[in-house]
Amino acid sequence: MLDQTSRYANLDLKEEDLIAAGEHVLSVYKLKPKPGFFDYIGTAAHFCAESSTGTNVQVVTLDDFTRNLDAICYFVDEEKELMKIAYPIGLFDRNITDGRAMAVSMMTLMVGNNQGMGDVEYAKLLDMYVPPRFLRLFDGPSKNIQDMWRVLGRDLENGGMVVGTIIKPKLGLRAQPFADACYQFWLGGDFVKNDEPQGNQVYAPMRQTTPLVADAMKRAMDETGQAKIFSANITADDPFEMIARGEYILETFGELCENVAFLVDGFVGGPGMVALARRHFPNQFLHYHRAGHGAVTSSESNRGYSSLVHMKWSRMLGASGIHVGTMGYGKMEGYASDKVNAFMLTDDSVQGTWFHQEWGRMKGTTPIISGGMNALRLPGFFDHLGHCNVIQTSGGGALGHKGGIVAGAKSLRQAFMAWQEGTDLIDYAKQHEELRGAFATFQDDADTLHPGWREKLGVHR
Ligand code: RUB
Repeated sequence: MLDQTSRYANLDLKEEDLIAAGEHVLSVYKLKPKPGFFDYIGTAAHFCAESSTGTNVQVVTLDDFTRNLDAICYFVDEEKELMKIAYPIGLFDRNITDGRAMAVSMMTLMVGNNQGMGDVEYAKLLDMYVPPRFLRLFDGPSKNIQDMWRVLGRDLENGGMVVGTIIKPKLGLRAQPFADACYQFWLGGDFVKNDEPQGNQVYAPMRQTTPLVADAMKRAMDETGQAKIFSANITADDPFEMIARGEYILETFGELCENVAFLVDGFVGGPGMVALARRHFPNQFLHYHRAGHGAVTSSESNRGYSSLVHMKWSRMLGASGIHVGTMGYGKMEGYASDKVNAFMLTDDSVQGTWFHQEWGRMKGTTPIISGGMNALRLPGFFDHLGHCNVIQTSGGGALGHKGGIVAGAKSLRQAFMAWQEGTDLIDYAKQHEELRGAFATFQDDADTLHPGWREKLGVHR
């Protein structure tokens, strides 16, 4: 095979110069060469060729213009298996309709063929930097939690946690029991979402379920005097099917259109699915569910890309909100250090694990906190995050409450209120029956997270 080091590697390039020029997407990979091929830099160079203009041999069609578009490896640390690549922004495909940029093209190059190269043991994209002139060619979100707070009648700067659930069981509820569960939750909470596989199953057809859910929402709004939100799954293979679902849902909710978000399974569906929802329904909150992401983002995996990179692409694509995990406080894999992912979504100037990203005031994407959470786990989580301006969905944590769904919903709101007021959760539970019920329901969590609760609340096994 051809050693391409002289063409695709230049360790004299300085990162600060590349950033100042603003003509490259920068990236850092964990890369390990396969023995028996090239040395480290040779492998990195071949990786750059495959990720940009080249292949494994010299082609006769190469000219000087092409060389301007070469991705260049500008840093290696063989011991740490790290290397950095600068991708000229001219490499990336643009729409013919409006000249805008696409995340899918970035993925095709940056985590495309390079994920299956014969001379690479593994390579994972850990972080990337997107220069301002390229970043602004992405749609970014049209709506986020601020728009949801407006609908909910909350403060627009610090509106606090949106109290949500996922109707469980994940699958297997027919239309009426599903709508009944939504109604119950809305009596205490704000937000109900379809679980990621729920849609138009034969036992609960969308055309039967949706009117019942809309009716449940209206009744819950009348009864509580508060606005409610439903996040409806419009995921489908076929974009026309997605549009049909979205239009049908909007038509059915009618004047409650502001109270509807659209959920897409954006990782398995890919950037096209997210962009379709963003562009076709710009007035709806776009809820990006990331089921499947663990296959590539997990720290157990040496291939794919990190959850930080995933979050950056989701904000660029225009997700209004995306699941960011529970940072070790819930049931899914996650770490305290994942906090940076949430700030990468919401802030304008953010230090990532490798690169500092300026977002140029692109609207923020709302962190959705979900997966094995309940009222007792919220205070620790918010202490860690430092704020509670998130959408939080507890499935089992609401629908598993001993006192029923309404009590489950209320217990979540109470936990959020306690944290916002700076009141100890056990003290708050003394005055709030539903929160007390959460202690009695999730006793293992209570023992671990809130020692002394039994005596203080007078609850015994
Ligand atoms: C939540 C649930 C969601 C996960 C996905 O249900 O299963 O699909 O949040 O994970 P429950 P993530 O509250 O009963 O655990 O949010 O990390 O993408």
